[in-house]
Amino acid sequence: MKSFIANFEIYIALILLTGIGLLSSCATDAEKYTLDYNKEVTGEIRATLTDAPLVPPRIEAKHNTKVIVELEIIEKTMRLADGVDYTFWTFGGKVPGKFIRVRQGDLVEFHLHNHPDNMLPHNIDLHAVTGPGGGAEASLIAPGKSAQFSFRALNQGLYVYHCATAPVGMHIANGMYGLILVEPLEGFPPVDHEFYVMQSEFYTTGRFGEKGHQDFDMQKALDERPDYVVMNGAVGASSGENAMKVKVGETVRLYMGNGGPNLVSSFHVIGEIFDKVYVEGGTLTNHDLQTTLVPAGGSAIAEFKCEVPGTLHLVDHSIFRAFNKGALAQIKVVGDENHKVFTGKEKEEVYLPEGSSIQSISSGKQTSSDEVIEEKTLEERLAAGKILYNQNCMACHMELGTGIAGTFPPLVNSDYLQALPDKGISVILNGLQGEILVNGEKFNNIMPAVSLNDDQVASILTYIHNNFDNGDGLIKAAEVKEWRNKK
Ligand code: HEC
Ligand SMILES: [Cu+2]
Repeated sequence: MKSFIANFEIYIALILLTGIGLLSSCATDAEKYTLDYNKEVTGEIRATLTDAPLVPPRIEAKHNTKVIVELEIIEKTMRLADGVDYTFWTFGGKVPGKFIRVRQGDLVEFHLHNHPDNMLPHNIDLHAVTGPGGGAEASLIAPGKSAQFSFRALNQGLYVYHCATAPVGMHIANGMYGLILVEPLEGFPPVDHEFYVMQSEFYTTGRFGEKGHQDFDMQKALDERPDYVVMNGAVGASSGENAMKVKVGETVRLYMGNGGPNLVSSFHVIGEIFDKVYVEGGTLTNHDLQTTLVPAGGSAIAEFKCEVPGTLHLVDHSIFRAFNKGALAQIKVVGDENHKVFTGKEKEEVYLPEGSSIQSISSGKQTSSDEVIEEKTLEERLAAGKILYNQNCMACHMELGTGIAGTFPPLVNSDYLQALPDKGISVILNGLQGEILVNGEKFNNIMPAVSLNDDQVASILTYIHNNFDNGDGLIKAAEVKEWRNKK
């Protein structure tokens, strides 16, 4: 009996010891990663808020402070793509919503305003909040009302915020998300440029590029089949003319968020390597990465130095989203070449293994242009042209001829095409390269020659002219033949 009691005592002691061990390790973690909320804050400031791709300056005070945030919800119709409108629900008038920057330990006094012209109640769920719904319940308001709540920014990190009013998916799908950065009190190491980039999807009644006002399509959202996947709220919002700009030798920090509502982003920058990534926007850092996953409702902070000039493409490497649905932003790096890092094309020469011909896009069956062709009617040309267009041109110029901002010029109402004396015949026969101006936008890219016979070229051009608003008319195979022989 005695020995049993002794063993029992040891047993209890062991349990206690393990328990204490567990408790103490828990306390260390909590101390390390969260903040003592009893610590005082001194003074107060109004937060500077910015629209993408801009990031507010860091708060310079050495101590924690009260940060007052005023955010206004505005429902408004804006551009989603060229010729395409959408009624967005916004935090601050743009999609994504305003960027908010505070520090770990700051007390955030949040004021949410629902504009009186809005149709619906809204609220905000900030992932940076420790508290029910991230502030959702505390901030739910009807149009024409304001709500106020405060929270202590306990954990550092880059956090998504979004509306959480039912149906939540629909509020997010209509544009209600943004980022809040909770920086360590001492701040992140300085870099030359900080940018705000946020990916998200739009589920529209019409297909990608279909003109006019588009409505939200619930079925597509349920099926996770968006026609638009975009960076910073619209096709081309931060590319082409709107690209971010830096100089060779400068360092860049990207605050990348994913509003979803459904898709996970395989975030990649074509032409750079991430020197450092704060994985999922937290404190864990990884180095030397090509692609980092950004979950829906999550983020990443990515840093790199720009050693050589050129245009960097920020994409979701689920790549059809980037080149066919809009998930593309650009950073233009200007400055001197650095041939020690990258030479550019050193030379180009003809490569002709036996039996091959000059590089061109082959359509498979090609007939000789000497062949006598029976001319077709307008209807026949349009029907044949549509199929041929989809096979040979759609990959770059898009199904509806919209092109891709900054990369492939539009064929819809193209002043460049309309000004060509040959109606575009030689562009198809010979290809095109060098700088051109289409409807005021510059392109400098390469279109390879497309190998098609006279009859096929005539059908495609008839289709492009009639269907894409370049003036009507029937283009004949004989005309194509004439231009081909001129060359
Ligand atoms: C591999 C991508 C690609 C394919 C395929 C392609 N193009 Fe192009 N196209 C381009 C690029 C790039 C340019 C601009 C070239 C430049 O910058 O000089 C261009 C320019 C044009 C232009 C003149 C600019 C404008 O917008 O009016 C026309 C017309 C045109 N393409 C028609 C066609 C037709 C018709 C087809 C199919 C037979 C086709 N393209 C296939 C990439 C492509
Ligand atoms: Cu809402």
